[in-house]
Amino acid sequence: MERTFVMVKPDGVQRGLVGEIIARFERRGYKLVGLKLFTMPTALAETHYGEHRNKAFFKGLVDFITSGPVAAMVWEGKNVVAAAREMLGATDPQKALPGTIRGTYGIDIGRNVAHGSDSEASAVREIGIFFEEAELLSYNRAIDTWIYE
Ligand code: IDP
Ligand code: MG
Repeated sequence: MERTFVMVKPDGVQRGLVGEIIARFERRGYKLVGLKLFTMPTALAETHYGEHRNKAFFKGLVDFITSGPVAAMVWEGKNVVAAAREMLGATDPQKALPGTIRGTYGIDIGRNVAHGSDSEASAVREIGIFFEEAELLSYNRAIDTWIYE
């Protein structure tokens, strides 16, 4: 089973959307295997968004993402990396389809509510920088036979 990293950003936490976003993944059938609420240190933010280091929006992005608590989570399930990106919608909420998380709750690109890993390799990298191995749980759910055939 695949795992991906999803994070409700400071805007989503401030707006009371943590429960709503968790609920969407739960209802879809994905399994929550890691969860924590914390304020990102600057160094972690710079590592997480390292690919954007040379972009004009980098400093604003780091300032924003460290400005308040985030809800970091790891979801597990079949093809969950691509599915989570689809559930989030396009990076720019104005281009995100209605019904997606960003298309439902966001307007500006710098306030797009939540993050999701963009590939299996990114998921492994991001899970590794946000979670210790011991913080990721392995457990069985009786309901799984009603989700997977
Ligand atoms: P993603 O979050 O959909 O993977 P990325 O291109 O990796 O999108 O960008 C990371 C984050 O940086 C975005 O979620 C968004 O919050 C912010 N961002 C991306 N492009 C811009 C921009 O042009 N202006 C301001 N913020 C941006
Ligand atoms: Mg990205």
